[in-house]
Amino acid sequence: MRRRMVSVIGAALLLGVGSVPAGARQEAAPANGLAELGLPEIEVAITAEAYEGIPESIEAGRYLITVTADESLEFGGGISFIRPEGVTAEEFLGALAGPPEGDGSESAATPGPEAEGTPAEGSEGPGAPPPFVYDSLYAGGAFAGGGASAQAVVDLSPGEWIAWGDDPEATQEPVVVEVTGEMPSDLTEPESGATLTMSEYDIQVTAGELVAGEQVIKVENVGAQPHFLVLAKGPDDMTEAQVEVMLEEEMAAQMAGSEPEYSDLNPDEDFGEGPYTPSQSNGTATWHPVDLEAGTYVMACFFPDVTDGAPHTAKGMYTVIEVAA
Ligand SMILES: [Cu+2]
Repeated sequence: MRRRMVSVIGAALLLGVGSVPAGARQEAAPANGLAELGLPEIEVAITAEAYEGIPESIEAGRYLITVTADESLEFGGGISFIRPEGVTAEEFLGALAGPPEGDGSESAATPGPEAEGTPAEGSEGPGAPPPFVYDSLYAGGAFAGGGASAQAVVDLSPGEWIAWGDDPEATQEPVVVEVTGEMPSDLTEPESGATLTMSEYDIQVTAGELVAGEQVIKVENVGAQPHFLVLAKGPDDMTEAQVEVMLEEEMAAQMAGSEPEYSDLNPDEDFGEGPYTPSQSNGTATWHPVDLEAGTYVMACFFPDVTDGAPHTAKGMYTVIEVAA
């Protein structure tokens, strides 16, 4: 996992999802049955600066998204869809742009003046992001490692959407996509081997099971807030107590503006490959082909909480799970 996995702390980030662990990447989109569903497709090439291949206007529907991240992208690249509510796409994009570069606020231990909201009493967080962050609709997306491809099935309903990197630190220019017409009533549910259900503050496998090798996972959010999913492979004997210590050490360092000192698990050394699925709102589902190794994984969400902006991991949103051989 990359350092600063809880970089939302102290940074004037709206969404704070910028710290996807480096190990949490899929190397390639495995073969799967998604292409045979006959869904409309969007293929996106991701470079350091831009997305290529996103139409300006599409019909509402269930899409198979394929992203390919340029090999120059050390930490990979992805695309995630937001339909702003209460603000225009332009205002949302302005907010996403955040503070100007080089003003030091990115590494500040305390929120700069750009950070809106007020920290809740006794809270560890940097202050709650503005309400539109939670009112807007997050449909999910796909994320690929550098030089690799990944796929996701995502529902895009009518409206004005923003396609972006699911990360305020993403360097790609977001794109506005107009989605027209009506959502088809006869959507096909892709077959999946496991359903991962996110809520406050929990992630569980609620149907099927995670197994080694290629399978399609369904990711759904039944909670009130948006959530995303990092799946990272740790040591075989990893426990949730160990993960808690690691996250607390990471958070303490972030608050102090210092480098973390890990007493046990080290996110830079002890974690390997795993997929990342971008932010989703209540009521949404996405499907992702994954290719997991057998072992012990942590599933986690770092979305900033509505009450205080602290990452959801600080509220206990992580689960250690076995992937069967
Ligand atoms: Cu969450």
